[in-house]
Amino acid sequence: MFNNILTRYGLNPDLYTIQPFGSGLINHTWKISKPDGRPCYILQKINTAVFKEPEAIAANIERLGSYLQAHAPAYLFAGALPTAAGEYLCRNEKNEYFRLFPFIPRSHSIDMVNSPEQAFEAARQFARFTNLLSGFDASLLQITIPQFHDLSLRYQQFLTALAQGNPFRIEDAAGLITYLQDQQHLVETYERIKKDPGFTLRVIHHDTKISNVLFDEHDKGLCVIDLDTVMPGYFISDVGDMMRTYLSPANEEEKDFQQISVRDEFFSAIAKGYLGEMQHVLSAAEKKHFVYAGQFMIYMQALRFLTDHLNNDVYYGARYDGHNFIRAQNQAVLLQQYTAKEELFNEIISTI
Ligand code: ADP
Ligand code: GN1
Ligand code: MG
Repeated sequence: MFNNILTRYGLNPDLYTIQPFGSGLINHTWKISKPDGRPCYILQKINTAVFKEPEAIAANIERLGSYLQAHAPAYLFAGALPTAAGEYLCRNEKNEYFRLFPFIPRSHSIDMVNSPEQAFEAARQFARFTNLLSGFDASLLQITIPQFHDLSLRYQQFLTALAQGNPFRIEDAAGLITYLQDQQHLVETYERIKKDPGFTLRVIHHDTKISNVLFDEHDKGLCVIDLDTVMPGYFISDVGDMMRTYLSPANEEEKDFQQISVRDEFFSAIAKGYLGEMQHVLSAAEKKHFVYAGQFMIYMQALRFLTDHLNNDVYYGARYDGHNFIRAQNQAVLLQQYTAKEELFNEIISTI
């Protein structure tokens, strides 16, 4: 399957071993290593049901790469490699799109955040990325997924699923549906943000889970990766998704909701890591919404998982019956626990 692709990059497939890699829900990723185990490349197949214009991703990555090369040449930018014909995307006869990245030497990623230091390093890297690109005109980026983090749209899609989705699943999910409807004020806050001149559309990563940060051998952050969703957006997307995915020791897959908790020292670490880079870039209006960021993203993910469950798992897929319902309930528990700490978290922010 991969021989033709590797050949297009001028590589001899006989000299490498290829293994599936990573834990993403959307694209497929493989690690390409030398027979002695040394990793050399990362190969990825783009999910074109989600990313309908792979060329837009390639164009964005190229553009950001050139800007950083000119303005921050020391930054380790994880851009794709060109094929022998000079293209940053490689389409095969089945109309599947692939791209190849150099494996950043001596780097590794992690799947769970186990220490506040890791949360700090990751937050610093995502903030550094946006900060280094604060002089870049974000409107030059193509939109790879329209309205990706538009909470109003996600709420609308949830309402549509309630009207047109699987009636048995709608009935079973009544309790969760009511809880999520009761949190609609979070959508109203987002609507106000969209109209607020104090909020700037910045270069935002939009998928800040910990596996999208590369660390060095001393566990210091090196750079961010997985740049497909880099688009103009609000900082609350990146900060919020870190809170969603770093604060609890149990992740969105956890079925035993007792394992979910919100760790205060990890919140402080995210805030210190992010604001250390972005303190002087963010406006007062933006900083005032630092804690809201967590609610915004946890709520959006609960809505997205439940919407998909009601639509019979067409987007995320399901490894067992009710998988997305469990994920949605998990996120709702996280949202409750996070919201209970809103005041404490605002106090922490005021001391940074
Ligand atoms: P996905 O999350 O969609 O599977 P990623 O681009 O995040 O895809 O890649 C999956 C994993 O592959 C990452 O978590 C990281 O461990 C590794 N990886 C990706 N790109 C690189 C790179 N350029 N250098 C080293 N490791 C990488
Ligand atoms: C998807 O591909 P992956 O696993 O990094 C999704 C994110 C969700 C996440 C939930 C393009 O990300 O928005 O937060 O699953 N990406 C897309 O695990 O929908
Ligand atoms: Mg990833």
